[in-house]
Amino acid sequence: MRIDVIATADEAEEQKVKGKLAVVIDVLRATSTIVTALYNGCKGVIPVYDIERARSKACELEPLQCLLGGERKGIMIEGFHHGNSPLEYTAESVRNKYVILTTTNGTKAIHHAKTATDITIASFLNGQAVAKYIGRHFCDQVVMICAGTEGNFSLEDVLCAGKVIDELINIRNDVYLNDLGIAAKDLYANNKEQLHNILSHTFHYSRLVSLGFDEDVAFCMQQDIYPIVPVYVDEQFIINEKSSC
Ligand code: 3SL
Ligand code: MG
Repeated sequence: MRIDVIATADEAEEQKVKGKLAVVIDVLRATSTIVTALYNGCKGVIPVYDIERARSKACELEPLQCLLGGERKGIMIEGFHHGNSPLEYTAESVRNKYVILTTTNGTKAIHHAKTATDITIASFLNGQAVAKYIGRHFCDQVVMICAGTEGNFSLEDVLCAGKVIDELINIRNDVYLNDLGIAAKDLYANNKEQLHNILSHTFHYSRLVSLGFDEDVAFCMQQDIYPIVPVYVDEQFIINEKSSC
């Protein structure tokens, strides 16, 4: 199995993604929010690249059945129901509803993944489940697309790619990595018990804390609290029932 880790959404060009399994990672906070909404019973998360498209998608759905969520510059978008805090996507709020989500980097990375054969979503919250899913169902080409932050490399996303790889090599002995994959695996292996320590001075982590989102950051650093794997079907993420344990 060949795994290539890509540092930013912008670098996920079609020829690096087409025909592969894409694992999209935006730990802070989009992919943590997506898995939380799904775990809490939402019917599906519809990722949308821009705000206007999100609003028009909402008009196509029954109003009581959908929530608009997302952010720009970390802040909730005017007229939306929720921002991009996973803590907002409680069972009471999302059960039996669709969530239409647009975020600065996370949904952009998903957009770049669209030529992949299959797309899934990883975060620290569900990394082990994603590794098991890849290990059992895919044996060929995998690309991990780290969203990054506004075109720049973001350490938390690469660390999470390292987590999925670390879990995967416990299951399979045929994993071949690109250089960033090797760096991600070692970075995670050396820091898995102290994610906060290594991330506390990083750009986006610090920015979220300065905006008052420290509870979100703490929440997103939890590992393997959700045994679910989102899969992209008919333009939305749903839980892959076969992968849930
Ligand atoms: O860029 C994104 O997709 C967001 O996850 C960024 S934020 O954490 O909501 O600011
Ligand atoms: Mg991010």
